[in-house]
Amino acid sequence: MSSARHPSWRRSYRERAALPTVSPLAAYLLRLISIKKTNLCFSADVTTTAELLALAEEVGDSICILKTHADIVTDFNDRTMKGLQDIARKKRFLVFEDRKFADIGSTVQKQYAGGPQRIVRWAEITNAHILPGPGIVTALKEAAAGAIAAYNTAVHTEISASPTPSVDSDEADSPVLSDTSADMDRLSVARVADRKQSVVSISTTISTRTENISPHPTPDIEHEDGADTAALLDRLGDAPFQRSLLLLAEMSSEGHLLTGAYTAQCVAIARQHRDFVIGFIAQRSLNADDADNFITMTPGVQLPPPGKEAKKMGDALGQQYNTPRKIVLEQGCDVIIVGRGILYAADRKAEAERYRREAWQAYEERVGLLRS
Ligand code: S5P
Repeated sequence: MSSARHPSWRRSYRERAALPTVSPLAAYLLRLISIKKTNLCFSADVTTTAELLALAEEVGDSICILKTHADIVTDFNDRTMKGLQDIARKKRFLVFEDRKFADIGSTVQKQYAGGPQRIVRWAEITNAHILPGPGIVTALKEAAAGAIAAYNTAVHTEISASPTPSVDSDEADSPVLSDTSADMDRLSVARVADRKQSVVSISTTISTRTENISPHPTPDIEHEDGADTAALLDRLGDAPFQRSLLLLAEMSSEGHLLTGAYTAQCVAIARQHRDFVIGFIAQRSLNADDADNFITMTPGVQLPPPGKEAKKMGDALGQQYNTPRKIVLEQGCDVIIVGRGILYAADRKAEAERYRREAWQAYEERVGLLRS
């Protein structure tokens, strides 16, 4: 079947979320996209935690995914992970660490779950090259399963500060601190210990999680145009604690080698792991079999400056750009990934909205909700 005519081109995100082969995290993402009306992923390629978190706040309402390169953030630490998670939960987007794994299974497991970044703990999505062979997918899936199991039986430590008459009023108002991991618990202990003169009672509770046990089903919420997005997102709730992988099937850079048989092999491997591989980094939809419902995420996207619409765009280092319209409408891609197009704008929030609108309109046209 020609990929240009694959049914996924005409199906809405919401319809695709309900198909039988969709994984719980893909279903959540597709429903989030549908409710928030955004198929924009922002690539936050910045070098400090402060910039990263400020950007997440600034553009969070306009995106479905925030993409990171943790290894360029010079002060990446627990605060970065926790900050990102908090903003993602508040603004409702997923986090995608663009790690591009490409080593043998045993090594990628350590890179994914260990090291200073412990990616599996805070990024719902990551990506990999298939250069080492299919074992890379199995290895990452196994590491993800380990992290999910650990999360679902996590040890919670609750620290509650008991206010006393001698404590300053802002201290007396301190909330119960409860975090989701042992490291963050240690941070909380430190924060409590820092308070002068406060009397704290520390009670330790070890429990098995009862909320958010994964995979918890995402509700399919009917929504009309003009519905209250915030209320719908509240009903959608938090993302299930699941992990997913994108395979790099094509790249945006000039002269890349991810072509022909290599790309086809990527698709074949993805089909063997539909529960974990939710899609591809590619420049066009690769859905071809009836059961295919892969999500295509596409970098190398920019809007041309006014008057330069016909000019080929790129940077001085081989990056090549297409417009959101070309990528979504003509190439059948599902999520546009935009970095510098938004990052270098004077008003990043407004620019993110402009990209969101462009990509959303192209999607509506593609699935027949809008006339071209
Ligand atoms: O083929 C690719 C794959 C990726 S993930 N081409 C890319 O540019 N990327 C990433 O997308 C790249 O690492 C960068 O983080 C982002 C594109 O950034 P921009 O500033 O060029 O939009």
